[in-house]
Amino acid sequence: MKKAFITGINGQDGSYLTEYLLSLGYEVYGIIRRNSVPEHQQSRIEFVRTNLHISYGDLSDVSGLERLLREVQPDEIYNLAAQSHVRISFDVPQFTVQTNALGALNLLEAYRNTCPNAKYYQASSSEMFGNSVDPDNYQRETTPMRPTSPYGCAKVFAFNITRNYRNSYNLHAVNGILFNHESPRRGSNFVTNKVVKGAVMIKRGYAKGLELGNMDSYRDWGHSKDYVRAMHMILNHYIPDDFIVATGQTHSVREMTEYVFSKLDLDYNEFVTQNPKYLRPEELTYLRGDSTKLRNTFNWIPEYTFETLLDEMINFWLENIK
Ligand code: NAP
Ligand code: F7E
Repeated sequence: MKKAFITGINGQDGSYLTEYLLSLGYEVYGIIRRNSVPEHQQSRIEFVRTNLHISYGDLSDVSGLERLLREVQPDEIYNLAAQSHVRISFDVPQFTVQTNALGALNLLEAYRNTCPNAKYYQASSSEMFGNSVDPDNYQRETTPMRPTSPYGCAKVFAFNITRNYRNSYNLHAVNGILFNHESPRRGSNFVTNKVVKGAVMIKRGYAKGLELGNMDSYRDWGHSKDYVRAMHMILNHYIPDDFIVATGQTHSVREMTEYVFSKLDLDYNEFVTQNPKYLRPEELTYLRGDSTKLRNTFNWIPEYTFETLLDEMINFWLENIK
């Protein structure tokens, strides 16, 4: 039975990756942080009963990471833990860098010192590109990185240090450069789930309106379930390498909002207003990923479309807000 070690296991991706690896017959180990409300610590994985082992741990706590990796001796390590909210990274820039950049370095050191024969996956992000776009309006593995947020800057460090450890110490350490991916398990302060939940609240009569930030930025949105399959493929490629994961389609926040409200027979113009507090000091305006390398190497094809992703999220909130 293969053993996987996942940081950020109770996050959106960590929970789907856990289910996917368990379905493949893995034994899964993960770390959660202490929270004063213990019910929140395992909320996305509490339904999993077998072959799952949870410990307290934190990316900033190197000795704890080393102890766990020495004990578990995993075959695969997935570093998914992060302060993952881009706008909030402007409020807590030092914490974001300590977790997303130095935390990745801490885990790489623990990996190198305790189980260097394992494979290591780093959750890299399209936010690393910032407003850098190739002339054909796509971002790909070769597109220059010019991040526009503390989150993006920290992820560039983690991306580079993963490559550096791969090359310096002959480790099987890889990056998946993932574009935005969503699901009903997405935190409800990210724009898709905020819009879907907000629109259902309005539909059910529990809210009168919805405040958003910049509605004219474009994102390449996929489904987390499709993207965790890609993580496993990338990690298990016979040579360690870096891959873009994206749908290749882009939509504005306005188009996404219009789709969600119209599915509920609502006109978003009547309910949505802009609140400057949701704007970012520097905005990343356009993302569209070219995942040709991933598709050609693994024959990866996403099962969800933009519409079926949002429909699943709408149905989730309709079921949960009665
Ligand atoms: P998420 O739902 O925010 O999950 C992040 C997880 O990391 C949470 O469980 C969080 O625990 C944990 N965490 C935060 N700081 C930690 C620390 N210092 N030590 C240990 N655990 C810590 O994020 P996600 O959407 O699943 O994304 C997974 C990873 O992919 C992240 O690294 C993210 O930056 C990256 N990524 C995401 C996307 C996307 O569109 N979703 C795209 C590209 C890259 P708490 O609940 O205790 O905070
Ligand atoms: O914003 C705009 C906002 O917060 C998307 C993370 O998973 O993907 C995610 O980062 C867009 C931005 O995601 C609101 O300005 C408008 O243009 O859902 P988001 P993100 O910033 O793209 C990348 C790839 C990651 O790696 C990150 O971890 O929507 N927007 N109004 C808004 N965004 C939010 N959150 N809230 C609003 O009210």
